[in-house]
Amino acid sequence: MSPLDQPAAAPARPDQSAIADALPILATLEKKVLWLSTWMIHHANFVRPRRDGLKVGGHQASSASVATLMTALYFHALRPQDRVAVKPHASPVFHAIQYLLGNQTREKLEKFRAFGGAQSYPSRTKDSDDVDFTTGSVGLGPAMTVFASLAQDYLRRHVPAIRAEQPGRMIAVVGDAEMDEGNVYEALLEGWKHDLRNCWWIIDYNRQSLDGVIADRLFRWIDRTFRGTGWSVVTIKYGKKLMAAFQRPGGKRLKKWINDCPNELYSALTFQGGAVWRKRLTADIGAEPGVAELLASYDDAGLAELMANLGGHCLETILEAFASVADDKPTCFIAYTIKGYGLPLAGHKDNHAGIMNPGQVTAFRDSLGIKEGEEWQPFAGIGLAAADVQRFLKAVPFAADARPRRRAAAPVEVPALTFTARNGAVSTQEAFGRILFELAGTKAALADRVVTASPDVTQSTNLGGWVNRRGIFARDTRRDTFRDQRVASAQKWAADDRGQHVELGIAENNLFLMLAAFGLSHELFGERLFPVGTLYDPFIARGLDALNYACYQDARFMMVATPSGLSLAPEGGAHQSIGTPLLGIGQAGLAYFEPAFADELAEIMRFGFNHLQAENGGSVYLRLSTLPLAQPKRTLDADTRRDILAGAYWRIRPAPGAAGAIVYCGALAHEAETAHRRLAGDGGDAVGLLAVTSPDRLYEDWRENGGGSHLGRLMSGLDRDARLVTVCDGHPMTLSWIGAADGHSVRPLGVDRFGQCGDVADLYRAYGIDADAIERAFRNT
Ligand SMILES: Cc1ncc(C[n+]2csc(CCOP(=O)(O)OP(=O)(O)O)c2C)c(N)n1
Ligand SMILES: [Mg+2]
Repeated sequence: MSPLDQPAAAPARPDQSAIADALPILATLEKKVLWLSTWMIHHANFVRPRRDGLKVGGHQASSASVATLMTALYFHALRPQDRVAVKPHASPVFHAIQYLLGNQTREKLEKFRAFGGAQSYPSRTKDSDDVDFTTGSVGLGPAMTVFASLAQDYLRRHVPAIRAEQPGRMIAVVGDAEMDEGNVYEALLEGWKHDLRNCWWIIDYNRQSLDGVIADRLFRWIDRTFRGTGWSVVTIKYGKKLMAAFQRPGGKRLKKWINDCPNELYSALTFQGGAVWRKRLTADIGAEPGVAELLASYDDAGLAELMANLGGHCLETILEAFASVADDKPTCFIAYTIKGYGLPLAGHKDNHAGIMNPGQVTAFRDSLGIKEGEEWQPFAGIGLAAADVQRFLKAVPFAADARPRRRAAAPVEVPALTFTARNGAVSTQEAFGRILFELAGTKAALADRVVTASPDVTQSTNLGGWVNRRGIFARDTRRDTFRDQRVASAQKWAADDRGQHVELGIAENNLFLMLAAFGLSHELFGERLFPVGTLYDPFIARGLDALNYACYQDARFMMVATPSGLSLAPEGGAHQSIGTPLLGIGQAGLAYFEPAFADELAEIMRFGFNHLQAENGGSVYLRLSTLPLAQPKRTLDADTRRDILAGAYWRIRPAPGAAGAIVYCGALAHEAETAHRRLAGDGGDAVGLLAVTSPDRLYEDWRENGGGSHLGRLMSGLDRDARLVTVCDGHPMTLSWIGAADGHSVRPLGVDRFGQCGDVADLYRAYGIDADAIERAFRNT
């Protein structure tokens, strides 16, 4: 292990006496957390007035399942540098904890699931109480912690200030049904390849999902899978009360009965309570030595409490388990729990959406000694001196850092991006590679902060030049065996901890999660990174939910998708994207550009790196092509540069009274130019030629500003009866709306059927996007 992996000083570990001292207050807080999360949901559903017929919802049972685990975590085990992804439907527990810590307001809790209130699922962008990782789509939160940990490792190797700090643990509180999501396994595998450290997953093993009770032997699979990918596994199965009972006469038999009991039966008996437990246990094992006496020593309530005393509901057991981890090896805790623990919903298979009725809530409130009207009081009914609890809360390690939890990073200057033009035709994909290659050769601060990543398509997306100059990242040095063996290759493939490219296996979902995690490094770790991820355009669809997840958290990254569209020609229909431009327009938080020429791309990338750091900025999607195009001989003036970023500019501005315009995007520039020449003559302006560089930005501005928008101004030179032909290598709807800007009729050309193999000329003709088709459409409109 490299010395860099060791923290400067070992993290403080609570010893046994510290655990014992903390227990009474933690037990009180556990009850408070359970109460507040239950009440928050109840209040939203039964107390707050409602204006529509919609159920508000919330998950009382899912929350109760993790109240103990999260109490142990937040009030004892977490350190300020640790970061947590909380399973989505335990949002009320998270907000309740932040409320007790003074980081959340009562007003927001009263508005749980209402406009401006605490969010149904923890959200970095919509919640105000320092959510570390957004969750909501199950499986993504846990996987996110893997990539956040990789981001931390990367920063520890590249930024001395981060190396000087103690590393944080990236922790997920995981619902056991989240383990059904395939993306979880992709992330585990990728983490294993990158020697993942400092990551904890705490699995809330309540053996229930939404629809019912899950497979009996899931824990074995979980255990094997984690160990197989380099994790430690700690099983938290029994609480102290059960452990003590097992020591008594008849106890061994009881333990065996529990271990043999199917999940469904255990859940059903838990729901029914002590008397039914007694009946069943007596029938099954009551005649065996010691068991009758053991059962007789508990009253019904005591027996129910005993049988619910699984490890995930025993603070002491949990704290010991957490404290037992002394290294930075990734660790999975399988914590046995009961969904709905401590509530009348406990164990019922339909409890996922179950909500306690008002009578049950009142009874629960009374049992906690909380008076009517004091429901939100943090210290009502605690049975301890409020001052002691307050002192304890002030000293909680998690809250010990005076710095804001949401960190910030200084801006990084973005230089002009260029590359030395060769003569001849260049594709946007090639230009992208060469721009990054030249940036890699400079001493610009930006060059040191760019991290590239690709799911096994580094070379075919043209990142190779950048990688040759900046190297592949690995925590430990890996030699390039082919180079050592003197086998000729243009691609250097050695890796070390100075490298700036993260090579991923073929799992696009992982790419997006990596972009999400690295794209939040300024807020998570206080250091700016510019993640640039490349993939084939059609395979964006593989990771769509993770892409949306990244954008929803306001992660900042550049997604470079290439090749795209029919222009990929001989590769055929399986690789030719059609609908991605619509995705670029539709995805919030992502600015989509599709330039045709290298100078446009350089300007867009320069803008993009600034957009990634702007307060109101976002992420960037570049849809690039492998089709080489002869480049216009020009130097872009300031106005054209501005227009390129706004989304469109006139290549040939239409003369007053012009018949209309051809509007094109991306790789179809030459077809559009050819059609234009045929219609208006060389450079003729009886027909306009509009280059669209970003359908997305053009649309957004027009929707907000109408006639005063950039597009409104561009179109204002055309007569009302002028006509438009739009054309792009993607779905025709990408540009068809443009006619609406100023009431012009439109013939939209594009691709809305699956592609196939062919050369560019054949395909453009067959799908009606070649110069002939454009010309024909214009003449016939
Ligand atoms: C990707 C995705 N699919 C479906 C859902 C709907 N959903 C929310 S919670 C849940 C079941 C979760 O069960 P588990 O993870 O075991 O958590 P528990 O409720 O038991 O605490 C489902 C299917 C979702 N949030 N995300
Ligand atoms: Mg579950």
